Amino acid sequence: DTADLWWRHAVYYCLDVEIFQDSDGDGVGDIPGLISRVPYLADLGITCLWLMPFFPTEHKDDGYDVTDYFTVDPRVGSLGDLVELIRVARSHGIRIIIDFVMNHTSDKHPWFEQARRSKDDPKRHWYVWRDEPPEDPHPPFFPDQEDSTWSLDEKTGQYYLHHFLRYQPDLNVEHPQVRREIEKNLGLWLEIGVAGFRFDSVPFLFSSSPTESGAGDEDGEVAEYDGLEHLARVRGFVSRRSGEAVLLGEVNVTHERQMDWFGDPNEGLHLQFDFPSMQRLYLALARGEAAPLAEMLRSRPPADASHQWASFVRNHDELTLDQLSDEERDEVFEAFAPDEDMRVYGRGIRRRLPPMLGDERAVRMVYAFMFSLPDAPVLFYGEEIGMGENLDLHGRLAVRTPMQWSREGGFSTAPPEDWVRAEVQGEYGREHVNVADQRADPGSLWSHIRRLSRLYRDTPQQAWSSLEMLDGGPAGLLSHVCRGAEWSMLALHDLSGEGGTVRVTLDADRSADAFLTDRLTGERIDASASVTFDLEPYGWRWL
Ligand code: TEU
Repeated sequence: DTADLWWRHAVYYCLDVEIFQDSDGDGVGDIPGLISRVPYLADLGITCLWLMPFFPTEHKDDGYDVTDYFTVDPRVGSLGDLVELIRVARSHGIRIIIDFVMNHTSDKHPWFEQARRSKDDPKRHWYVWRDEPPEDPHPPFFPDQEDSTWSLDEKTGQYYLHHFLRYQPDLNVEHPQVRREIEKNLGLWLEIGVAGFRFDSVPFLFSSSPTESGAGDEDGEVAEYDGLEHLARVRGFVSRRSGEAVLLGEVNVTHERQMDWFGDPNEGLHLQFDFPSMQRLYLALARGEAAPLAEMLRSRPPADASHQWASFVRNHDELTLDQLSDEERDEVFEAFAPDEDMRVYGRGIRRRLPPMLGDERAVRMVYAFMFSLPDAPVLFYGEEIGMGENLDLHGRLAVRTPMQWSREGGFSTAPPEDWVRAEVQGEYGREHVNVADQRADPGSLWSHIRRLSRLYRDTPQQAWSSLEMLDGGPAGLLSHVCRGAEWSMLALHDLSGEGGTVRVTLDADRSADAFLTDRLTGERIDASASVTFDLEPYGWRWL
């Protein structure tokens, strides 16, 4: 694989076009609006945009229910606009990756409408059917809206599989014609110039084949590596079509099982979100102890030259806590989502970081931590200004409010009541929680995140270093080293909010005439004897 490894040291930013910037005053964000914000993103230090689904949709799952994979939803623009976006972004050093959501289609997709016409329709087995639901089906992902992952199709009297909503029937990716559609679709977007894909729901996407009984692999496990073979084929196809394309997978399982999806070098995903560590981060913060996170990172299988972990602290979904035990989850709920309406699906929190953590020092420390790993950092739009959520919006939409560009809003010239989603934030207010105010303030969260993203981006050594967790120091202290051949960084983060004193002693063979450099200020610190650092509450140092 001779691919350019740009993805290894990129800074990622996820956004949904329809809530980012409206250009024509209809209250819906659009691609021309996003194009006008490309210089802003470049200034922030972003080098790769992940666009959430922008395809025609029935809006049952905020665009994750697609009715046509081969074009752009006219509400947000045209294919031509997308090509222009890719060109303008590229000229600012930004690549574009897009959401790939072919585990399921919308039930209004013409494929499904045809498949449900009769049991012998030629498209019938593009989906997964059974006469009866299985005894022990996978529990539904949206338990507030669905009781089962199998729904009866009245007309033909059979049940179809849908891991998500009944409006999102699962495709049968083992079907040769479905595979062809997948390849045609990946091929189209690569031809247009996207630099890769964020693969939605990977464990389901690559394993919905009907068995003898007509059942899918409904437990989401990696069944006999079928899914991995399929992924390897997709990876091969993508690599042949593009020398640079990256596959970033959403695989919310344990690290051990995630390793299967990285697969052999050049056969699996390049990047995977580190869901297990992200969940432990919140447990650590709730307890004020580094241990839950430190242990998880210590046992995390190391990245190699062909793949890397992707770090994030919030995303567009609920803050899922499904890899914690019930007791651990309750601790996190108690600390960060005490009210029922802050939670969702019994397994997650539907809040953004600043209102959740309350203390802005904690928020800054968490982003410093995210950028201190060798991992690929992924920001969610609005994080750079500490946007709040709107709990009046249904479910996960709470964290998907329009971007706050200025005190007046700046998202659209339409009156706010005509905006695509309800009016912006609650408690955080417009003052200061907007781009215009914070860009002008060198002490703002925006300036902090810009500094972090630029440091990360401009030091590719970090992305190639290996992670080593250190012991010792106060219980709230997380300390790690990113170790490279010519470059190493020691990072100290206080997760407890109590601060503390840390003494750092270099190995004897390194200590003579040794200096540590504060990575943020450039200050040189004599380290020939041991050095003592006083960390403020939620303080951090990179050396
Ligand atoms: O989510 C798929 C998925 O498995 C999530 O339940 C995930 O494990 C959890 O929410 C992590 O926070 C993806 C999209 O991210 C989500 O927005 C869609 O609703 C879903 O697929 C269906 O397409």
